[in-house]
Amino acid sequence: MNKILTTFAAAVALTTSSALFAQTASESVMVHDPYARAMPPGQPNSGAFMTFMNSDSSAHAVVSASSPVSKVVELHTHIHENGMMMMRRIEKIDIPANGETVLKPGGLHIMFIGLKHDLKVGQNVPVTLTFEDGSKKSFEAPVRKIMMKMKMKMDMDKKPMSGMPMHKMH
Ligand SMILES: [Cu+2]
Repeated sequence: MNKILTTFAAAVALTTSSALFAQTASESVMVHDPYARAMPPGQPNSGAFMTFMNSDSSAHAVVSASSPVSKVVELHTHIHENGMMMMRRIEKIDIPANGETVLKPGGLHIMFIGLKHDLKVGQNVPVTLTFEDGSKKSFEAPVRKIMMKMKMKMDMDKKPMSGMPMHKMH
């Protein structure tokens, strides 16, 4: 009896100490370089991109996102289907243990559906993430112009003249 009690006490102590050192997903996952996509006036939707860096030895996941900037916020990815690139809503965005997950144009993103106002360069979009353990992380994503078709080589600092409408170049 005494031995059982001792073993039980030891188990409790172990559980307590590991719980003490366990970090929430929010504490373990860093949000690096978040940004939201500037959209021409009147566009109903936009998206946000960033890199999640997980310093924990367990995997974590973002299960939802919210923002006051749009009516609905969803987690999305892009898939290739019948030669077309389409967006799909996903239930969560996984972040591997001691690894990172990159959200970028043409890939994973946080989707703003039903924008309440235009997203212009210079604004900041508040975003709150909820992780699989219920912990939350809030941050601001600065609005940037993103050229989808031209990658890397474009000088991103070269801004078009202010007041000029943006035309899509295909
Ligand atoms: Cu989307």
